[in-house]
Amino acid sequence: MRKMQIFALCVWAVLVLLFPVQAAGPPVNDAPASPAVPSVSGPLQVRGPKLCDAAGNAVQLRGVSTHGLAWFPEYVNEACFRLLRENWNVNAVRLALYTEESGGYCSGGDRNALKSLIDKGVSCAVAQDLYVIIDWHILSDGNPNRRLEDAKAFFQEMSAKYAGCPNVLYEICNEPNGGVSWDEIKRYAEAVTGVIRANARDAVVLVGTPNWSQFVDQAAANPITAYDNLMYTLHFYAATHTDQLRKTMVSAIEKGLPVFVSEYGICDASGNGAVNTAQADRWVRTMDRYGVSYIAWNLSNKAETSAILLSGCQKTSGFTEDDLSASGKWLYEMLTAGERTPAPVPPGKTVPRENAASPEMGISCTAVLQNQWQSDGEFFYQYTLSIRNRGKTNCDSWRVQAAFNGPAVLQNGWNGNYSAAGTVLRITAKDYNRSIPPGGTVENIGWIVKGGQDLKLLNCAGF
Ligand code: IDC
Repeated sequence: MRKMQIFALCVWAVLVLLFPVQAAGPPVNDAPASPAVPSVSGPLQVRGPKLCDAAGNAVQLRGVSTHGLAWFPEYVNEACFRLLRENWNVNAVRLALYTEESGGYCSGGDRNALKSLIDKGVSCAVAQDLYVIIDWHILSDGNPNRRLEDAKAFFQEMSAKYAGCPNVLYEICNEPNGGVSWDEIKRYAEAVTGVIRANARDAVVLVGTPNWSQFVDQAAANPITAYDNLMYTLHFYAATHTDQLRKTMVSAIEKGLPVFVSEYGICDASGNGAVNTAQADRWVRTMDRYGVSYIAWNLSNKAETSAILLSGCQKTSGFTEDDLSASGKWLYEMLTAGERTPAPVPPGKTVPRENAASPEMGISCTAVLQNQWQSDGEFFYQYTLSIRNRGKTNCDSWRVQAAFNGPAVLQNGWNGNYSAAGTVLRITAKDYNRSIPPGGTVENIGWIVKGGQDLKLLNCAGF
């Protein structure tokens, strides 16, 4: 009997050695991804199925989506974003711009007012060191190609404005539905990503998937290859979507698809009905295990279950526990449970003028406002820039991009070649300061721009 057992054990050991258990796809690291903070993590990138910081470490975004900007603009304010970061531990917000629903961007909404809200949302997010997703929120329009030209024009404008701002991610079609095929979405995504990438060369773009952003398996079977730094969205509502959709998500990730949960709720898919916290907790465990980022729907006091505030709450910031709906309480508990280090960096020192090393060039730059003045009713701003080579090899040349919160007109610039377009100023090396040894710094670069009364530098980074 004992001999039989030993024999069986040996056969098993030989089989295991000969045929090790294979993972279903590229290895997925079980270690939790760190929370990303723009001033530390820099511009994000996508590697394999993972969202990574500028240095290539896996990171996770966890945040809250606004409701439709047209309907609930009041929550786009800095105090609110600060509370979300400091007390709720979020590191990302999503700005939902409905396209077709009443008051939407393509259905009679005030386009300039809506774009100002996006600008305000991005500025507040930058000031609070949060990542921010600009969400082209298609819904009843079903097929994103229906508004292809509007989408291209919109993302052309946004990406030109925010090209140098590492906080911004672009979500190009919230939820394709109504039977639109993955091939059609893919065609749309390629066209719109092309527009974005012409301005923001490496920005992360989030692409919706068929059937209200659920069929990530179809994207996994036929992903977009024309561009990198793309992620594919999956949306769930825990009282409707359970184990089956979770399996779809996991199997897409294990095939190597970068999945981003840019919207979810813990109630049913109508955004209303009862919550299912048991399923919601399972979703969170799975998403954490795979380092998937997730953004909760929605930041409003609308009388619906998915709103995180009670409908009686009139505050637009400074919410306390008594102001929260069941969804809000669950979310707060979940986001603040456990230790997640590093905690987001407090603002003050944080205006992300200095970035993590740009992955290609290994440089970081610091731009400092030296002086500002007013003359003949116009506003002038003088900056100095220093560039440091954090890499291990010599930097042969450098290119830096500074992004402002409004148009900046170049008046003067020294120790660099300058070109200004809209809100972006680009500076390239002179022959005499192009080479920076490892650990070395180039200083005394500077410029003066003319701009609006509240012109601010959003960011400065290698491009
Ligand atoms: C819902 C809002 C609701 C609004 C409706 C508009 O919660 O107040 O009246 O949109 O049609 C989604 C969508 C998201 C939905 C949400 C809940 O992306 O816009 O918001 N949901 O239905 N997909 C699945 C659920």
